[in-house]
Amino acid sequence: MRNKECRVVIKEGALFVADSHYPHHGDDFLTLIQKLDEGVLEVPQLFLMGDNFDLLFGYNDYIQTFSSEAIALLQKLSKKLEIHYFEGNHDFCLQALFPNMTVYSREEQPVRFTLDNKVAAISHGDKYVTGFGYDLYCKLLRSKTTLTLLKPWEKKIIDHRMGKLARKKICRTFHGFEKRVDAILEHYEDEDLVIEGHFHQAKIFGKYVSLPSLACQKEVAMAENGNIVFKKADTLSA
Ligand SMILES: [Mn+2]
Repeated sequence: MRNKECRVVIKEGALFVADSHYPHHGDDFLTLIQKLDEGVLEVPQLFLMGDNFDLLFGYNDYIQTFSSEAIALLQKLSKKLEIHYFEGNHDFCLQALFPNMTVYSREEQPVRFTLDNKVAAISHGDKYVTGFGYDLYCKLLRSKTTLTLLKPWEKKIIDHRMGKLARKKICRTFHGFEKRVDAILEHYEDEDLVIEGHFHQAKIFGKYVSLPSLACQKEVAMAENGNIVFKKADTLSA
């Protein structure tokens, strides 16, 4: 296991993919990782920013059957590419499933990286300004005990949840988003850059980067000349 304490450098050309919500909201995520696997697209580092799966968690075989092709590809890819996986609110408890990636749980986030001598704090985006109820819910849902206890009803619960998620409208403009950003930034006085997914907004406010959602904007982000730039996913090639 790589040392999580030592600050990792974000390399030029690093790719950030957020909020694909696969398999319910398009095949863009699968297409992208296929491109990476085939070498049609080459990147030095991959940051999976959370909620790339619409629902995926560890300690459960049934949930994997919905995304088995993407999971197998990512496992293969992680043996040849440096992958950082920031767990989101839809995909968590994943270290055992992806042993060759560096997986960061919600509790371990944000994680600080270096980008061109700047300190960049990276997280999925649901860490701060969420409230006590959400914190408790996250803790309970992400425990091995809860996931094991739910096992007898897993098929029923998961089928119901997947049905609901498939119909959910996930692409909206967040009105008053700047206010939320201000509240989040109160937790980041010392960092130069804050990179988050989760909100599906594809906007940059000062040092705050709200990554595009691959499902909504069909965009990803890349590190270029010390900055984070957004790009249409289908224009990427080696
Ligand atoms: Mn999210």
